[in-house]
Amino acid sequence: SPQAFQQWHGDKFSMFIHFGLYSQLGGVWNHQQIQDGYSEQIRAFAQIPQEEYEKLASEFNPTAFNADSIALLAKKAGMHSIIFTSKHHDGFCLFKTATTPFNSYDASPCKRDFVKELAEAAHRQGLRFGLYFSLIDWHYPYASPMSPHNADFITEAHHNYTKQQLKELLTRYGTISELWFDMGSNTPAQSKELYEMVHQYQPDCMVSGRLGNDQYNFCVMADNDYPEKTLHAPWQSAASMFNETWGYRSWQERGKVEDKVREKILSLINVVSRGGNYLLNIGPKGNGEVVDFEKEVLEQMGNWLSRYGYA
Ligand code: JFZ
Repeated sequence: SPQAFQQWHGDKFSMFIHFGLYSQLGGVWNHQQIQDGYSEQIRAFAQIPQEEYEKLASEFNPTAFNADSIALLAKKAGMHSIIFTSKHHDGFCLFKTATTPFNSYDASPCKRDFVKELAEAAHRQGLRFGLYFSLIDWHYPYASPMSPHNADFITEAHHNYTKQQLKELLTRYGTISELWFDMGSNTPAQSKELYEMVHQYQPDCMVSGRLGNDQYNFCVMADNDYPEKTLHAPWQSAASMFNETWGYRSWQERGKVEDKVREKILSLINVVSRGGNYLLNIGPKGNGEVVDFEKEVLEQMGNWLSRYGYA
């Protein structure tokens, strides 16, 4: 609805969080820095066997992950919503789910539902809360392209699995401001079904264009990008702190905080002045701690915004 769009458009500046089992590796496997690919996709780029990757779940205990301080950081930065990786390509669910034991509540010593913690913390701070959800799943046996059938499209079984998880996500955590579906090869019918399902449970939830087949409420620009021409559709620019990764990378060269603040404020201005929403990512460490550099960047952006009366 136009009202849902207006509300979403009003967010302007939001926090993206990439956090999962991969955060524990920080871009390192077998004592090697994995240079290829994003660190959140290390399972694929370092070709980690499934059993080895599953062990990470049994060690996952992010005691320093504090949803309230993350929500407070977002608020201080001048952000109006938080988008969290409920499930990335590795298939590990950061929420309690009946669909698979491969989740942070059942497979990990922490027994925590991070979607719940963040949804509640965001709402307590008056922030909106949305979800990243991967349509690719490297853990689900009937997923494409991992399935033995090696289907070109998402299999019916995988599609049903997605629907069950989405129903949980859309009904248990209060208002969901947006669903940031990430690329999968849906059939047009599958995309349409997911699109309609989201609005059945959350009428005002904005759906990302990466659901595919033109079933969307907003377009996502290529990472860190903005359109050259005026777009007549709602759009968002998602940005990582460093172009090579969204998930935590322990060996990242970060440079000076001031330089990053300048770069990201410029991006924020370029995006928002053209009518887009700017979604800036943080990648907490495996223990849940926000990287100091990223915390400082966000705090200084917030200081800049509040100096001019915007936050
Ligand atoms: C996807 C994910 O594969 C990645 O791990 C991360 O979560 C990111 C936010 O989203 O990666 C993409 C998808 C599309 C583009 C770039 C990266 N694109 O269209 O430019």
